[in-house]
This record gives sequence, structure tokens and C-alpha cells, in this order.
Amino acid sequence: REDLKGLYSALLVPFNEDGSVNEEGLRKIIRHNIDKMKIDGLYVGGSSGENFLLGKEEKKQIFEIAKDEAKDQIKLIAQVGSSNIYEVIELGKFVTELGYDAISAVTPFYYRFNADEVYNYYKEITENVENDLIIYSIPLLTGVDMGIKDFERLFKLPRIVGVKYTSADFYLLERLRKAFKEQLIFSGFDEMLVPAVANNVDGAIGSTYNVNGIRSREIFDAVKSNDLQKALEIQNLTNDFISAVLNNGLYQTLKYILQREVNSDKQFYSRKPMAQITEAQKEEAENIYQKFIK
Ligand code: SI3
Repeated sequence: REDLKGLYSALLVPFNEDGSVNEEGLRKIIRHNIDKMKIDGLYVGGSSGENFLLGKEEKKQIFEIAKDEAKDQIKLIAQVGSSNIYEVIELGKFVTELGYDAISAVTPFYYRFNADEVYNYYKEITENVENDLIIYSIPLLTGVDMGIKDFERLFKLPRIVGVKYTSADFYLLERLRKAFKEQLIFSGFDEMLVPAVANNVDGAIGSTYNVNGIRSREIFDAVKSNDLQKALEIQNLTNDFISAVLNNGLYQTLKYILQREVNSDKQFYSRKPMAQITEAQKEEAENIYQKFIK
């Protein structure tokens, strides 16, 4: 469990114009994360990987490429969750065979599942997949809000080792940290890294670390060494960057920057129905790249 702590990039996936995975581009992004961003691990198959727009075989393809490229150089967590529990279990077994360090599963969504249904989903996954599991809680996108009692029940399941907490509810984060010292808590919102680390999270997982990993590590370390002034200065600059990215289109802009960073002459497309980057967005993405990353 201790081994899983650290800073993870939520892996962005480049697609070709026809919607297929751009394998060469994906390998380059993985190398960029390992060699230049010096991240501790990759979170594969998350929101940033446009995972919920993909079919099962495509998800497997991405899990395979990531493991093949990263080998054992960094830690790998596979997000296998969805509302199709049979697929979740199949993917969980698949990535465990591949050697992933842990699995993660988003709360089941779309139908308004009650707390028992959410609990049974995780129970069934942990009973069938022999790997550590990190709950992926992202109420903003799933609509599934969990309280301290829900987490308490879930954390009793033997293979559950923590939560990827993508929420701005810092009261709940503080309560969770105090109550569950043994569980791993990963912060999910990159723009709120300072308050998350101040609340003693064990790590962070985010999309912008793919391109802003070095600064984010500095934030993490500065809070840990009680240099709040320095941490806030870097967070302020980071948030100028993140605000600009969010205003221009999150994944489109991050992919544009990655395409520039890894010198790919092929455009990194998004997966439909995600919109493709426009010429105006490209121009602004280039400005953001020049100002904050290059
Ligand atoms: O890919 C993943 O599953 C994530 O790690 C999601 C992560 O929490 C990101 N959230 C979303 C909705 O994309 C954040 O890293 C987010 O992009 C960033 O904080 C900017 O808001």
C-alpha cells in the first residue's frame, strides 16, 4: 500500500482522425511522463484518457501499450470501472495479469444507484479481482456523492486500499483523513493541490501533470516541508496555467501541448463526441504553451 503513494499523471490518449488509438503518440506521451515529468506513476483509463467513450478492446489495447512502454519503471494504476460490472471484472483480471500495481474503479453512474448498490459493486469487484483497489470518486461527473459512512463501509472491504478523491469538499477530505489513516487518499483536482497536501493526502492524480508535472512536484514538496509561501506561489502560477487551459478546452489544449512537447507531426485527436481542436483554440493553446510550458 505504501508503495502506491506519489504523483501520478492521468494519462491522456491521442487518437487518430478515424477514432483509433494513436499508438506511437501514446508511447511518446508515456515516455514524456517518465523521462521529462519524472512522475511516480500513471493512472491509465481515467477521465483524461477519454475512457468512457471507448469499447472494451480499445481499453485493453491502451492498458497493454502503457504496460509495454512503462515496464516496471513507474507505478501503474488501471481505472477499469464503468457501469458494466462484468466488463469491470474482466478488465480488472486483464490488467492484474499484465502486472498493474493496482486497479481503480469509478463509482457506477447514470442510473441513480443507492449506497447499497454502490457497495455491492465494489464488493463484487474485490471478490473477483486479486488486486488492490482504489475507489474513484468524482461526484461532479458521476453525480454519485458519498459521505463518510459510505466510505467507512467500503474501506472495510479487504482489497480496498484508498480513494482517488476528485472533489472540492475539503471538510469531507479532512474528516476522511482523520478517520482513515491507513487508507491512501489521492487528490484529484490539480488546481487544489496545496490544500489537499496540507490535508495530508498520500499523493495526487491529475491530467495537467502530463505537462506541468515538475511544478506540481515542487508544490507537493513545498507544502510537505512547510514552505507554504513557496507552495502558494507555484500554485498561483500553475492555476494561471490551468485556468487558461480550462477556458480553451481541457483535453484539446493539453493534447496540443503534448503534441508539441513530444514533437509529433500527427495531430492528437480527441475521441468523438468530444470536439476536435479548432484553429482559434490551436492559436490560444500555442500561446499557453509558450507562456507556461516551453
Ligand atoms: O483522468 C482522470 O481520471 C483524472 O485524474 C481526473 C482528474 O481528477 C482531472 N479531472 C477531470 C474531470 O478531468 C483533473 O486532473 C482536472 O483535469 C484538473 O484538475 C483540471 O480541472
